Amino acid sequence: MSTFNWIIQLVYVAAASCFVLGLHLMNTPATARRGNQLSTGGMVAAIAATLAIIIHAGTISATGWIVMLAGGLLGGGAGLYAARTVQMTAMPQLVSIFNAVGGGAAALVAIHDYINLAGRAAGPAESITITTLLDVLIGAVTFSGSIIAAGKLQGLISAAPVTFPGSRVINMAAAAIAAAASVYLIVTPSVPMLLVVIAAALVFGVTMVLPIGGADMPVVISLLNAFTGTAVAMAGFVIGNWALIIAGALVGASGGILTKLMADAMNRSLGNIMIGGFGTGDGGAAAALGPGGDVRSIAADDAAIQLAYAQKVIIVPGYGLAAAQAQHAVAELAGVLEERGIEVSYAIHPVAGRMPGHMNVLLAEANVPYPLLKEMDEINPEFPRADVALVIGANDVTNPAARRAGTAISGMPILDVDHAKSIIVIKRSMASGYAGIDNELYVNPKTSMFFGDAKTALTELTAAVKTLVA
Ligand code: TAP
Repeated sequence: MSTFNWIIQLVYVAAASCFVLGLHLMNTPATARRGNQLSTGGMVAAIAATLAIIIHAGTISATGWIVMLAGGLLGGGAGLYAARTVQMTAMPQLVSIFNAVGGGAAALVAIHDYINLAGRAAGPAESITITTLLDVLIGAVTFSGSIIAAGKLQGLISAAPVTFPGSRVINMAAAAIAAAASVYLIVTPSVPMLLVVIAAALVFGVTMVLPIGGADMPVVISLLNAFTGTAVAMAGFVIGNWALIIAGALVGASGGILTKLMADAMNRSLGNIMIGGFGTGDGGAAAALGPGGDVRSIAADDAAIQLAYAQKVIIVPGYGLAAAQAQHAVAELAGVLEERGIEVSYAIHPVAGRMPGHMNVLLAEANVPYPLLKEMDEINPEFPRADVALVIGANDVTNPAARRAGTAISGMPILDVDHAKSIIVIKRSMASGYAGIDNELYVNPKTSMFFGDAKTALTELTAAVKTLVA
């Protein structure tokens, strides 16, 4: 191996190490930013090494350079702009678009490689064909599935499960055609058959995601993210770039683990989610009914008295806090309570909100100190000692119905909010959350409902607390 190749391989080792270490640092919020920076550094090094290989080989034409640089600048610029301007609540669809381009790019690498090889007299070797095929199959499924997922989340396609007569049959037929065409392709290499594989995989991706309900999308996006990583790893095998193999494998493995964690935290099996027909977002038919029993409604002044004279308050944030962008308002209220000597902490449910770590990211934005954020297992034993549990835009993750069999959320671990001495719930109405079921917490005699938009309600509450004598 030449000195140049040695240096390139060393840079790839360093880049891969940065990815692994970066991922490790993302384990805790305190080091996550550094982890992100380290991974970015690794990616810059990998791109620089790849460019060095291209320059060293000297085979690329002037037009090739223009196309490559224009693509890099256009893609990089669009990615940077999207990442910097995206609203936190729109993050899942952005990730979905990134999955689509990642999967699509990986598939294109394999398609290019295959067509090049097929053009040669010897034809492709079997081992290359298998990785190429897997790359094309997974990449194409990820591409079309992720486009549909992003469209659903952005409201361009119905967020509800979309089914039509024969949709399942089309889905299964697409899978069967893709599998049969792949086998045929291994035995008899042919470009037209590759096009059949691509078309079938694209149709499969669309018909796989369409029947899934809008609010199940975060789990599906995580799964598609794992697919993207796998497709990229396959692309690494196809072009013999092991930095790509490692990066793809890391994304594939972490996406797979995240998918499992999310499904477990919702007490749903992945198969159940993929079958679809569940979770069509907030509100819905059951929304207006409200749980049976009396609901006690209070105003800001009453809620302020309960909070101001408490010793321990646990804040329970949920999707509504994110929707109202009330993170700064809640941090301000917590600050005012702490100034009065009240112990304040935040109870973080693993699937509160609409994406993994949603509440952590949101509260970090408002500079809430990390040690105040308590995971479910840590905070649940503390609820009986809390004078007030202040639930802000959280619904399903607090619903005691999860402890009983026969409900949409049965078995889902919840925050034991009902064990607190008193409960204040801030939300706009009696509407249900993601699972579309009534919340028994709202008719608990210890619960007071403070109806309103989270941001407005918290601002009123803070002002009211400030007027009370310490
Ligand atoms: P949800 O159960 O979805 O409830 C959110 C509540 O916020 C709604 O009931 C809504 O009631 C209220 N809300 C909406 N906008 C509001 C606003 N501007 N001001 C005040 N309240 C507002 O939320 P959750 O408790 O966080 O649970 C998350 C759900 O999403 C779980 O069922 C979970 O399984 C599911 N899920 C989560 C993830 C991840 S990874 N986090 C992924 C997939 C699914 P009103 O309309 O009455 O205001």
